[in-house]
Amino acid sequence: MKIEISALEIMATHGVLAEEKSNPQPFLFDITMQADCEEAALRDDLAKTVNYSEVCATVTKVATAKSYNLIEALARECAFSILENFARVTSIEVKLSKPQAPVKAKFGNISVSYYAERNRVYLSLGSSQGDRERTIKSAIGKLSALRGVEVLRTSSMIRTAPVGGVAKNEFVNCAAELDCFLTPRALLDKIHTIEAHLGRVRNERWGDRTIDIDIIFFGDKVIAEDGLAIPHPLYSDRQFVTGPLKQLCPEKVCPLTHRAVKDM
Ligand code: PH2
Ligand code: MG
Ligand code: MG
Repeated sequence: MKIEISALEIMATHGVLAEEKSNPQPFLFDITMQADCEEAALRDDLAKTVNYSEVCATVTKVATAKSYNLIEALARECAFSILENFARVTSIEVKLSKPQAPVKAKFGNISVSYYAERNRVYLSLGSSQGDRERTIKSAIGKLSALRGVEVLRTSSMIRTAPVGGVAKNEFVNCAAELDCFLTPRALLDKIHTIEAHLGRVRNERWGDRTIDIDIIFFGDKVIAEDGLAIPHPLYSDRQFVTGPLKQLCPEKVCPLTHRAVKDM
């Protein structure tokens, strides 16, 4: 169901200019949410939907807690706070207007719109160098600490023979299920940073590594971009990926092959 709040007006002090930081001006929020509230409608029960007055309170708190330079930053923070606080919200657009922005020109309105959505993401993690279990646990800890990522579940860790003919050591592999409202590209960038912090050096392709974190599924998205291929192009033939995934999401259907994980 779609829930919309329009023209929520909050007096606040966002802007780059000193005068904007001391004199409050109006900010208008148009918030459009998709939310899972079929049961609320069926049972006529507030507890099973997104309470719009609580959403207004969240936005008011974010907009008055500190002063941002940019309406872009404030719109993003509102979207993230709503996704963090309201689990039923699956996607959100925050349109933020600043109708009295100090601009030496006659204009109708100035606004930015920020969109974000919640996705179920599955990762495969592998390590074949150093303290492998510890490195994988540490990677999962760093993933959990990311804004916009919640690690919902992890599979058991399994030991697997190196596949591909380059790596020589035994691997430890596992899978993780995330609730994520970063974009796929933003998540990939964060993963690369975590891999680098955990001592990953990118030399030989397929070679032994302290940590490898691959995005297998990102909701039902199909992406083929430079450096970002989702679903992961090779996963379905690799037991070290499908084994752990079967523990987490046996019924998940691959958006490319339309096969269920349990049948791979
Ligand atoms: N990763 C590879 C290459 N080979 N073999 C196993 N057993 N586990 C892996 O995670 C793995 C691999 C490249 O990512
Ligand atoms: Mg890999
Ligand atoms: Mg990788």
